[in-house]
Amino acid sequence: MPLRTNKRIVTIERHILDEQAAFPDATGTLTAILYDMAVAAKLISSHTTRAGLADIIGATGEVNVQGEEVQLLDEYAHRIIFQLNDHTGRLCVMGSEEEKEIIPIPSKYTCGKYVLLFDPLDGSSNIDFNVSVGTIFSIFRRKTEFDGPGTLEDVLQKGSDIVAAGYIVYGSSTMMVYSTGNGVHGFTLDPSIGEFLLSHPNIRLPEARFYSANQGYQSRWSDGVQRYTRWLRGEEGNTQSLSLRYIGSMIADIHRNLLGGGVFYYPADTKSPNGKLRMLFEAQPMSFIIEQAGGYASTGRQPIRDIQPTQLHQRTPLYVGNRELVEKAEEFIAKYDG
Ligand code: AHM
Ligand code: MG
Repeated sequence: MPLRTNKRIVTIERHILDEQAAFPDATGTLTAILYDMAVAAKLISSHTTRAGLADIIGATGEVNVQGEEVQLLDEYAHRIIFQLNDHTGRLCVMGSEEEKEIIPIPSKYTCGKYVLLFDPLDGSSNIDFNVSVGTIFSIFRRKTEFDGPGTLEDVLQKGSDIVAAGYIVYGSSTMMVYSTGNGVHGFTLDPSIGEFLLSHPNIRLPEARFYSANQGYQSRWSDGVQRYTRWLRGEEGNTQSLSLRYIGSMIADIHRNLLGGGVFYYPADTKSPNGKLRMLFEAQPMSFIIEQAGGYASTGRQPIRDIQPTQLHQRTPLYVGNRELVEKAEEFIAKYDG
């Protein structure tokens, strides 16, 4: 019997190519980087689903016989992304949350015009508990003159300079979500054929349902942030309340809020006066995606996208999600925190 389907199947490769058509001057380089990230995602995904097995296999000696080493998943993810991108001639420099310094392109390869920043495995402290983790990435054009190696200046760019960003969430299924500044599109990995298929075209933030923050730290928060949290719960003059959801894996928390509506925040507190999350590897790319889906991202005082980073691993407070909720946070902070 012939297979019948009314639904057009769009692979991520096809989608990325179609997106490129919107830019007549495009050379295909950005397209190729995005496609390589999809390949990295598949490799990392196949490992994350085997997390926990490594020890068992290792204990049998099987791994040693095959010459493989049991590796921490975040190191594995870092290495995969680096290896897929070091020799392509598309990048001039990389940066990873796992590496203290910028990552140069090995001198035997040519340098290109783009910069790739990534958090190989966000939320990795959750791996032991079988909770969703993810990979985050952003792509910039280099700032320094074309040719030689890229520098720190190429890496320290504002969120508003992002050319493309995305994330992969390794959850009950693996999803890749990306934007080249032309909306946000989500793909689900079909493990039986090893392809990412378009499952969530043109994602827009729906009406807010959730708020997500680690309320265990509430006593360390400023008056404004505490009042804002009460407002989200239907106090402080608010007539409505939101549901609390906090996974502790930013990528999974923001992904849920992107599809379900809401706000995620990781404020500054007395212990971490600049918050916990990294501006370049976490805040900028996730803010880009959320803003492309109609939301807004702020430090609590100004848009994330306007901040000029000065350090590779600089941290920032982050409020991200439905615009009216993030603006409300800014309002509380301005009013009560001076
Ligand atoms: P990581 O990059 O070391 O994984 O840390 C970032 C993670 C985020 O995914 C998450 O939102 C946050 O740390 C959770 O922190 P906390 O346990 O303080 O709530
Ligand atoms: Mg992280």
